[in-house]
Formats: sequence, structure tokens, C-alpha cells
Amino acid sequence: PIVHALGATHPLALAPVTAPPASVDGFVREFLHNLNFELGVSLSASSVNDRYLALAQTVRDYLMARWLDDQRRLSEIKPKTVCYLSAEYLLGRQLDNNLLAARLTDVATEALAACGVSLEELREIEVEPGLGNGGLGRLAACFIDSLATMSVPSIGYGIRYEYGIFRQTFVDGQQVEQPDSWLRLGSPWEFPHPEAAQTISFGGHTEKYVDDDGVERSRWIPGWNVLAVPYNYMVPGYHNGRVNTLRLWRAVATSSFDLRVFNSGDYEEAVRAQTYAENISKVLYPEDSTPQGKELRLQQQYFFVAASISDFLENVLGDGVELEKLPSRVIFQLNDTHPVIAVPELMRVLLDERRLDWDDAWAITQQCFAYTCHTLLPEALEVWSVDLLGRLLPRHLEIIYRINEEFLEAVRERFGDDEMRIRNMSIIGEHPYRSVRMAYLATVAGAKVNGVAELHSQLLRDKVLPDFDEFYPGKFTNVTNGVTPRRFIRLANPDLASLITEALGAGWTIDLERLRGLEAYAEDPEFRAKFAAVKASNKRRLSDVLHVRDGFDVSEDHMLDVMVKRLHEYKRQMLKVLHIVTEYEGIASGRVAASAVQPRTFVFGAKAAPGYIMAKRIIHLINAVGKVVNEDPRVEGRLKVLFPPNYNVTLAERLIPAADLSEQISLAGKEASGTGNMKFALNGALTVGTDDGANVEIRQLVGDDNFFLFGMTEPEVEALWAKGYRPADFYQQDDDLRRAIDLIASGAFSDGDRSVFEPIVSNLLYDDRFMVLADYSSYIAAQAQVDAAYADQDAWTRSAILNIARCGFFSSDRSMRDYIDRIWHTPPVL
Ligand code: CBF
Repeated sequence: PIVHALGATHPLALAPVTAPPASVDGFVREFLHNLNFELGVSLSASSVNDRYLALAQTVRDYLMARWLDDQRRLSEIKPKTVCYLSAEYLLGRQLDNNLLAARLTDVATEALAACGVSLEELREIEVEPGLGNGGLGRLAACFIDSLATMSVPSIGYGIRYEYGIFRQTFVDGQQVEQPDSWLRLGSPWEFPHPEAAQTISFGGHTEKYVDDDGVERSRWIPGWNVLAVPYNYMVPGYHNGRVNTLRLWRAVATSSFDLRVFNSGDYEEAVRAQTYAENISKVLYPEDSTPQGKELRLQQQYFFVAASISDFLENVLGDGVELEKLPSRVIFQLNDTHPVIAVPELMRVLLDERRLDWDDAWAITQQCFAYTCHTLLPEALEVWSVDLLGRLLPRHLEIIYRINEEFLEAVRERFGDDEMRIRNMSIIGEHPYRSVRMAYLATVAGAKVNGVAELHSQLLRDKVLPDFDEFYPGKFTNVTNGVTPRRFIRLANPDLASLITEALGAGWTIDLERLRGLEAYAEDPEFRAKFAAVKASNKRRLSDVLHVRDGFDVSEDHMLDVMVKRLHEYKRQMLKVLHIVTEYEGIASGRVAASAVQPRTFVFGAKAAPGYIMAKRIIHLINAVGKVVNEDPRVEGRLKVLFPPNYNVTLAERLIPAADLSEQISLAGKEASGTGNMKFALNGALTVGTDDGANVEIRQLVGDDNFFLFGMTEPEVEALWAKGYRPADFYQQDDDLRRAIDLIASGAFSDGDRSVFEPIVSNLLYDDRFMVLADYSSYIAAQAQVDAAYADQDAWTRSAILNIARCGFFSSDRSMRDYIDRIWHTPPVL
């Protein structure tokens, strides 16, 4: 009963909610009201945090009327809705984005100034919610922004982790993780609704019974449960008055845990049990590209999808909807394998709670899901041991077995008793232990399966799931990733945004293909000069930020060469290190005059998963190389290596607009797409990159003259493996490479201690899974071309502008259009 509205009759309660006046005075009044009445402080006694919280509440007040109105309208119209199921949302700071979306930036600036408050100061204290690891989580955040901007009915569902991605610090150059207590100073953007909590069950057993119609059924007798409390966040569209919802779930112990206190008198045990339940949403798993096979992770996954499905069916869909029509009301998009347990969950709800028969339930389920795969690394395709899954979700395991049985039957019908093929396609794997292959389950259940860049989707079909592609013609498709131009150009690069608007008008922000219009401007010397001035000013701005943050300075005269992404061997930060060491070694040995070297600042940003030892060693090496290079007087300050710790969305927004060169150097066939590559190109950095992921499409669009391509192609990589890859041969044959590796091995970057980086050196020489050494010479040659090209500043600027002009395709609005056309069929509701 708590969740039902209380039949209000007062005329004011029936009137539509109105926003405060969007004037400076109106804003001042609302801001002071929030400061005084919500936070309980006067302006003069308020802290910066109080002011930030009051400002956030004020912005919310302006968005509220639209949000409530949209919810009301959609519940009347009942359109088909995208439910984006994602274990990660890497949102970045909210304040500026929400001000921008609501067209309030100028009013807020003036209103705050009138109160003697600096908007800039308030901006800087916002702690970003780091509820994601990297590309996948940031993509989800871009997508919900685009869906709101395009007025597509959608709800983002996920987990409200109490601790997001760890805060990275360096101690003696080595990564040390600190907890990310992002909620510590308040979280003004969220709306908790404890009264709307869902009960989520785990454990126990199943039993058979015969229902009233004489049908034998199964039911789940769970062992324990937790509450999932929804926290709603506004997702405002850009300048369209639309506000969608992001609903993140928090785990809270049910009252049965409290009862134990009374019943057993064992307070400690009760608290332990409560902690166990609440641990489910405690912390984001800091893994990127490798699944963490922990029970808690499976609990997290089931917790949030079960709550989301139930929320959609009960609260969004409402009563009286025939379940056969469910596919015309919803599409659950599975963001990677993390939410795939939603498939048997929907089946369980339809079978056990709504009493549908198997065939009907399965027909509905198959139309309600679509699956996006974000990887090609076999180790990243999640599997759950049958043991664990059966213990935690016994009914779901039964359902998965039946899905598999029927699926394999169909495979047999089609291909005969080809046991090899059947074993390969089975949702249940047998080696090294009996397990559920979540990507297979998603592929069997999903109406569509997509990869995230052309090359990735092709490799997914050809190499990862070829039997499925053959079995399900038309099921596989591609949607190339995209990024939101609101956050990554308009907000991150305001001077560039103004320059573009001056040239093309304002429409590009929601129609990024209009950037094409800049091609003509690339030929205009005056425009090029303005563009160069913007880049220089972005470098100064970055320098100011890094100075305060880390004590680093960035020189405007240096080429800014940036590699920011998770630290993973396949991304090959090691290749970048070898390039830097090669440059340094040339100078240190006296073979190259420092004055002959193009001044460059190399910037790294990367977090390593805490348990990924090799990645952490590479971080240590980068810092160690940086220390030596930066302090060696022979270098004359012409090479600088900066590694600001704790790379996150906020830092990305400063770094990317200042970059000249974008490093996208993964081994071909390993990076599914990349999205940093798109952000850099859209901000006028040139890419040095392999033919991998979305680099391929970037290069096709910007043209070979405006892209530095190097390295083996994916088929060449395969051929080299097939032939037998011996990295030591490359070491032997290339003098520069040998000198660079020898220098690292000699202890030159570890105070003479050869043991410190020995594991990196031997890994390169005798294993080198990601073929760093094989691509080294080609990379060094590409970097020489980069230097030569940068020497002609005007030509470089022209290429930079052409990169922007030709990359409008990489807007996440376009990605959303592709999802809508090819997968979701969810038209906008204006
Ligand atoms: O599709 C979004 C991104 O996802 C990843 O980050 C992932 O976690 N699987 C991939 O590694 C990226 O290539 C991809 O752009």
C-alpha cells in the first residue's frame, strides 16, 4: 500500500508541476531556498559543498516538471521502451551536463555571481560517480544521453555501487588503490525510493508440483533474499525538454535479517548477515575485459536484472497488459554478458509467476532481448560454473538446461548428429569444468546480436560464434559505437564548440554529420589559425589543471601525445614505452642530438585491475621511465613523460581537447571498438593506430593522409601465429629494439636493479602474446612520419580539422539510430 498514490483532490495537487522561472532572479531565489530550507544553512555560513548541493538541487528543480510530465505522458501513451541493462554506467560529473541540457548555464553563472559564488569553484568539487570500469560503462552513459536527446522512451537499469572504480594513487611509481567513496559528501542527483523496493531471492531449492489444471510445474523455494531499493537519476535530453530515467539498485537487508537479532539474541551474527546482503551493491568489480568469477559478482548480476524486470513488468508496464504483447512494449538490451541471467529470469517470471506454458514464454522471451558483445578476448566471455549457478539460482539453472536441450535438438535437426558441432554450440560447456556459457545463452535468446564496430562484428561472426551465425541467418548485425558530442565536444571543448558554431550554426550538437561543413574551413588559413589558437589554449588549460592536481606542466610548444585507456597488455602501452625508451636511448647514447628531436610530451592515463600483476608492473615501468627521462639534463626537456594518476571521465574531458596525437595501438583483432579513439578524432587529434576496432572506420572516413597507420592486420597476425611467433627473433634483428629492451633490462630505470622489470623483459622476449615486438619497427616508422608531419604545423592543423569534419558518424546519436532501425524498433515519442 505504501507505493500507491493517495488520491489527492486539492486543486493544487492536480495542477501540473511548474518549473521555477528561468530568470536570474528566479534562479537566485530557488538556490537560496534550497540552501536555507533543504540544507539548513545561510549563504554566509555555507561551505562550498553546501553551495554545490544547493545548486544541484536547484538544477533538479528546473528539470523536475519535465521529468514528471514525461513519466505521466509515457504511462498514458505506453510506447515500446528500451530497457538498457548494464552493470556499469561511467557517468562523469553531472552538474555541467544538466545545466547544459536545461539551457541554464548562463543563468546559473549570473545568478551565482550575484550571490558572490563562483560556478567554477562549485564545478570543481563535484565527485564523479565512477560506476564503471572503462569503455563499456562510458558507452552506456553516452547511450542514455542520446536516447534522452532523441526522445526515445528508455530506462537505464543498473547498480548503485557504494564504491565505484577505485581511486588510483602512485607510491614510488606503483599503483595503490584507494576506495572511491563518491557518496561521502552527499549525492544530490539521486532520488531514493525505499518504499518501492523489490524483494530479490537467492539460493534454496526447486520442487515439482501439479497445478490446478493438472499441469506439472516447477517452483523455486528460495533460501534467502535481499531488498533492491531503486535510486532514480534524471537523464535530461539536450535542449528538448525531455528527461528520461536511470534507475540504479541498492541492496538492503530484508527485515528477516533484523528479526534474527530478536530471535537469536546474536547481534554480531545478525549484523554479519546484514552486511552479507548489503555487500551485493557495495563495490564495483574493478575488472575490465576479464570476468571476475566470484559468487558476489553473480549475485550482483542477478540482483539488478531481477529487480529491473520486476520493476518494468509491475510498475512501468502496469496491469492489464497481455503478456503476448510484451515484445511490442519492451526490448531489454543486454550490455555484454553481465546481465544475461535476465533471460532465465524472465522465463521464470513468465512460467512460474504468470503461469504461461513453456513455448509461449520462450517465444516472448526471444523477442524481448537483444545482446551486445563488447569483446573478442576469449577469456572475457563470461562463464558460470553449474555448481555455483545451481546453488545460487537453482530454478534458473533448470530453465537454462531446458533452453539448451531444445536448442541442441534444433541444431541436431538442422545439422544432423554432428557431435563436435553440438558440443561447440552447447550453452553448457564441459571443460575445464561444467559451466554455463553466458554469451551463447544470450545469442540463443536474443532477437539480435551485435558487435560494436564493423571489424569486431565480422570477427564475432567468423571466429567467435561462427556456428551460431550459420544457424541463425540474419541474427548478427553491427552497430558501431559512438560518443555523445554534448559531453565530449560541447562541454569538454567549449572553445572548439564555439568555433564550430560560428562556422556552421548550432545544429551540429544534435546532428553531428553537419561537421562535414568544416571541410571547406580546413582550407581557410584564418580558420586554421583560430583552430590552432583553440588547441594552444586547451593545452594551457590542461597545464593549469595538471599543475594543481599533480604538479605537472605542459608546454605549448610540445606535441601532446596521449595514450589514455585501461592498462591491458592487448592495448599495448608497452609499445608506447618502447617508443619513448628508443627516443631517449638515442639521446642518452649521444647518437641523436637532443636538438634534433621533436619536443613531445607523452601523457598516460590508465588504471590496472588490482589483481593484474603484469599491468601493474607496466604502470611501474612507465613511471620509472618518466622519472629518468624527465630528469636527465641531456634530454634538454624535449621529451617529457607525464602519468597523472586516477584517470577518469573528468580528466579525460581536460586531456582529450588538448591532445595532438591519439595513440590507438592495440594488436589488430583485439580491441572490439574503442571509443576514446572517436573522442580524440572529434577534438582534432590525429590518430596513430593499427587496423583494429573502430580505428578501421575512423581511417576510412578521415582518409589515409590524415591518419598514421601501422602494424599487422588481423589476418597477418593470424598468419604469424600460425607460422610460429618468436619474439626474440625480432629483438635480434632490430638494433633500436634491442637497445631499448637492453636499456630496460640493464636497470637504467630501476636504480641499477635488473630484477625489477625483468618479468616484463622476459615476457616480451619469450611470450609476447600481443606481439609488441612484431609491430615495433612499423610503429617506430609511423612515429617518424608523425614527427615529420608535425613539423608543418599548418598542414597538421588542416588534417586535424579534417578529422573533426569527417567523424560526425561517431556520434552516439547515430549509434542509437542504428540500434533503433536494426534492433529495437522503438520510435521517438515527441
Ligand atoms: O563497446 C564499448 C567498449 O567496451 C570495452 O571497453 C569492453 O569492456 N569490452 C571494449 O574493450 C572496447 O573496445 C569497447 O569500445
